[in-house]
Amino acid sequence: MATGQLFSKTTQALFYNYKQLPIQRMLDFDFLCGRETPSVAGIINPGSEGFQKLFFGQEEIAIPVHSAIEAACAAHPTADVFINFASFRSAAASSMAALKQPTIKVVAIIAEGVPESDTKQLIAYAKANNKVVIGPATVGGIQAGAFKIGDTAGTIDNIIHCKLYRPGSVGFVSKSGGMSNELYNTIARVTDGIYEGIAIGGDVFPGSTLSDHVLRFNNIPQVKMMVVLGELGGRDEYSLVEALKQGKINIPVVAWVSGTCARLFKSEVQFGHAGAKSGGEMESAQAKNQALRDAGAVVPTSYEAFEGAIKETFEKLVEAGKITPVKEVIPPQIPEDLNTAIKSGKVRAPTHIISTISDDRGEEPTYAGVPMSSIVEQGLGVGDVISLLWFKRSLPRYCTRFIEICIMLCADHGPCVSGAHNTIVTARAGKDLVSSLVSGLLTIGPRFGGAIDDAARYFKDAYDRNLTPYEFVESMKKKGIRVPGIGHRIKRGDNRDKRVELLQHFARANFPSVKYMEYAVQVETYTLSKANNLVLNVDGAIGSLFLDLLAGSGMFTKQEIDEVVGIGYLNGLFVLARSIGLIGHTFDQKRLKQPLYRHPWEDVLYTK
Ligand code: Q5B
Repeated sequence: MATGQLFSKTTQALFYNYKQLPIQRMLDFDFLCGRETPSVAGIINPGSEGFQKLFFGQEEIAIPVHSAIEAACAAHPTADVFINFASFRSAAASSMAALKQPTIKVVAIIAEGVPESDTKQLIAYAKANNKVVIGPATVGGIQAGAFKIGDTAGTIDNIIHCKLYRPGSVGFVSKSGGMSNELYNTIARVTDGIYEGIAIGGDVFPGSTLSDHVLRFNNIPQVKMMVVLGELGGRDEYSLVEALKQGKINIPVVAWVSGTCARLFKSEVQFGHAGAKSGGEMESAQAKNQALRDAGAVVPTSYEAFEGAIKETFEKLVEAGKITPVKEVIPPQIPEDLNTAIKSGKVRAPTHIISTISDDRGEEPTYAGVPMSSIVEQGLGVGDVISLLWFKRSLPRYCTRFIEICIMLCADHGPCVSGAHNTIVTARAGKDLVSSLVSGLLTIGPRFGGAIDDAARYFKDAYDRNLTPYEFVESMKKKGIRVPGIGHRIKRGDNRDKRVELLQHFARANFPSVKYMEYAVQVETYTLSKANNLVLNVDGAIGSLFLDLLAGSGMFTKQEIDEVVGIGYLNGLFVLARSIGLIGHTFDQKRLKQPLYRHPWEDVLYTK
């Protein structure tokens, strides 16, 4: 084990396994201490590379992410601490890989449950190569005002409270990470604070022992006294006893071994840590406390008296002129994270998006406030989902059935229509599903499939203004506008569109009123008198019938109807429906392994 300082204000670490919170806590600690460089030089996240954005004070910094330990060490040769947040399954292998890197001197292993045989191999390798292992099963350690491992010392508030942002005179070593937080507090209360604190971890075989660190602290001139918190189980404290007896430690040690209550139990008790069990008498807290006392450590009579003993020892050193208590400094304020501040109600921030149709924050997503499970349990269909997500209300069943019929009837109209043609050509050019689909969808517009909204607008306007079909059609002609919803490429007066007939039949049987549709039929009668192809087409049928749905269902105010027609909801029905067919055409072409499409020359008029 190395003999003195492990860390300094310029120490940098490599952090294994990306964990946002402990890394951010390390960087916040750096800022608090006035470090110029972040203590995390790089992150190793097996399988991924790039950069991870984190805060260093108020600034955001990009910390490099490496996929392998070797690459990270090569990229950051001055980073000599390896903080291992791997799971217990992979902690040993990654720790050994890190120890084998010449640049790494200290490895901290956070995972609990690392197999003891693996830890023993790590310890042997570290010893043979003069490296330090802290842990496993540890929170890590801290050099006050300089460097902190992971979550050591908890929140920033606690770190400030324990004055860990600047060095004091006390070296502290403990088995327990949780109790080390408690002692950081105690020591800050009754001394000038911690110089360095290490939690060695609660395993039976810790990578480094209490005495390893006490002997190391003894060589650090800034450490004027030491506080040791052991626990029952194991014999680690006896190495410390030996060191004290042999005069290897020449500064005061205040120690306590916790677990004196174990005697109150009739049988052997396993406390929190793997190593903390009341074995034989020698391993009891009482025996270890007595041995430490006999060897010259200051050992109180109870844990309650521990604080008093630390205080008394510190004050004696001050009186003797061996400690000049450090001058207090005011640490900078860490900017609070926006999310934390919002949660605590301290600040408010404007949102950037407003949404009213669905919510995925609760136990299950809702559509217009209706939970998905209720939609399924009630046996509702896609028409009801459209009703909730587009119109933000539950429409009566005949309305949602009408929507579903529209979707079914417009799903496809053969391979020769504009949309299908484009999709087929795109699929045959080797493009993917989405590209093939959107290339077909992009043809939907005023001439093909996208005339529903305009049909609704013009029919509504004409009907509401009491225009006769003649006045309406002729006024459109004067303006040079083709009547939307009228006319078809293949349908004729003597070859009506079956889809139109089906929609009309359903509406006549189910709608309270079909006044707009009847008006459209009268318009058709007039246009058919002009030309046989000027039938009411599927867009015109849906547009006029949706006006009847809006007006007759009693579910929409006049203003809402104007909004639906004004915004133009209804082409959405054709877009949604035809997507089904266009997806089908894409699959069809792929399935048939059709080659690249090239239009035949003979079918093009080449002219000047
Ligand atoms: N004329 C649909 O035209 C089409 C007139 C008109 C007054 C009209 C045309 C039109 C309005 C838009 C519309 C939706 C371009 C159609 C659909 C989905 C589909 C498709 C499928 C599917 C067809 C011949 C003469 C000319 C014109 C006059 C034509 N339309 N006058 N109002 N609306 N309609 N689109 O056959 O005097 O000779 O100059 O724009 O509602 O897209 O299956 O194919 O499911 O996929 O090319 O059903 O009607 O006729 O352009 O040769 O015109 O009629 O002014 O008069 P055509 P043209 P003149 S449903």
